[in-house]
Amino acid sequence: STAQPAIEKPYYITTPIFYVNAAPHVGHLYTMVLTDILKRWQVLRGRRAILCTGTDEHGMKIQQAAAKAGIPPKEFCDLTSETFVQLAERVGLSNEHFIRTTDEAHKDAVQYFWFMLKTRGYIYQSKHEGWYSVSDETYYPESAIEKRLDPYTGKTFMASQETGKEVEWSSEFNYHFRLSAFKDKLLEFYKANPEFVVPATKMKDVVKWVSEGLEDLSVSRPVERLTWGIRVPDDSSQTIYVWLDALVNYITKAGYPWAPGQQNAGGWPADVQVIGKDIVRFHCIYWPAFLLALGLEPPKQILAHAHWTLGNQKMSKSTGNVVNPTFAMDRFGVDVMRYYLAHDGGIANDSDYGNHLIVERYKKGLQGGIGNLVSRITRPKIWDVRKSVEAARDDTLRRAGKSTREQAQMLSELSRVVNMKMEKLDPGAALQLIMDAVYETNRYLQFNSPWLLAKTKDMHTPRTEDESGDRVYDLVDLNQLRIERTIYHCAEAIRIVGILLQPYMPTKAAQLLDMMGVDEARRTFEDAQFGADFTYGEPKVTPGKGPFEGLFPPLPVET
Ligand code: ME8
Repeated sequence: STAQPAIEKPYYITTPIFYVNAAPHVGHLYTMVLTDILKRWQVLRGRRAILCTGTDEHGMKIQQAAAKAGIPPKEFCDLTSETFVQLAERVGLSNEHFIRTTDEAHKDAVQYFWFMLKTRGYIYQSKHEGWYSVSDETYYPESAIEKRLDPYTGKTFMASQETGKEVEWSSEFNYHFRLSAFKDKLLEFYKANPEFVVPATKMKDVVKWVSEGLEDLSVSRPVERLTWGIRVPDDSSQTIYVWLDALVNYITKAGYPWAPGQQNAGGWPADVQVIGKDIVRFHCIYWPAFLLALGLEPPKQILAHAHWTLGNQKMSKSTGNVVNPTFAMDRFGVDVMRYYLAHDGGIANDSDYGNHLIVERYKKGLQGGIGNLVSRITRPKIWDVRKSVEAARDDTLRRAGKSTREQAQMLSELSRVVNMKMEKLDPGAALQLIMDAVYETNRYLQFNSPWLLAKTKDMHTPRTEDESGDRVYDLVDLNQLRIERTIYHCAEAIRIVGILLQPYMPTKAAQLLDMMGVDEARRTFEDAQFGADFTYGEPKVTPGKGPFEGLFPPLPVET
């Protein structure tokens, strides 16, 4: 037959596209890192994966920021967009795409998207009055507004109750999207996909909001009010609402508009869209509604993570209480920063950022946990890792002690339980399991203390039987056997942990696996199984001399 083999849809994962009104901070870095770990995990599992990130460059907020800086909007966007490009590169984001909403292909996609919504009757023109927040780029209903007092100027102003951001009354003719028509369809969709939004608490919020009813959504603004944006097709007096423009970015790079049957090739529907909890409404209500309106598939899952705070207040560009992510990476290193963000960052709960916490995590987990284990196994001359691995090949674990059996059991299950956390979109919990394995292995090593066993011999003539059933008496040093078993069960822990840590700390994990002499072709998810590889043990790099040298050296002292 001439049937074409079906092309497997690549795994497709996205970050939000970031506003270019100010430079990136640790919050943006966190989203990138989380997304990158989830993507690299899929690659580790052998799946082709695509990651898309980028910048959101239109709208009132950017128009005002450019005006304030005294630079034409496009030049202003070029400058700040570049800082996000550089951040992505610096942190090792493995993105195949970086989209800018000022890209021509994106503008075409948005106009086509709009045209299709209009053609299908979901967009109509009417007068709109309401409270608009430039900072949040959204209208709020009267019930969501309150009067606030600015403690510095003593002036009162109207603000959103949810975000505290100033709102202004605006009254204008514009286009509306029939969001109200999607209440039942959305509720049906959520019911059929109960894990559409992760975590579950956010899914509940979304269902509640939609159940309470939806108002139609204003999706354009008069050009006099907003020039910096994409024009409405066939009506140049109106500019498309920045959120409609922005959301379409996710399909632009997946090749929209698609030829029939082609959407899977570019990755759509997305497997996971990672966002911060501040933009749940846009991604979990508006976005699927727009897509359903055009008969397109919504993303499979939205992961809405919690926020980083500084002094327990949300880190935010407009508030200015931000941590520059480049300084932190200069000081601690990229992989350490990735580790810290994954380790401490929350999905359900906010985390407070602190440089002293990075130092603590570094000392406990990386130096004291991993670095310590590796140097205790690879440095002593009284045993040989390679020989221990070789000996394990034929070891039936006959008369192995309880601690060794438990260690073997733990290692046999590790990759599976880590994978389960990843499938739940919880890289932090997965990392905790990996680190627990490290701490457990250090205890196992301490308990068996092979350096003490090496001081004495324990000669035995264990009775075994050969193939013909004859008794065989062989004089062996049981202590030697115990040492090799212990070293092997620790080496396996390092090897497996090293493989599983690759998505978190690509450079450090590679260095670790090099130190253990693990072949580059043997670093896949399948290899992260206890006993899957007996070929390693000859280091590709000389382990450092000091206890932590090389892999996790002492941090520079803060001056
Ligand atoms: O909202 N903690 O862009 P944005 C954790 N352009 N993550 C944080 C954070 C914090 N304190 N602050 C920001 C926009 N983030 C729109 C998105 S998508 C079609 C359009 C992260 O520059 C988090 O992912 O304000 C949040 O959702 C995103 O940055 C908001 O970035």
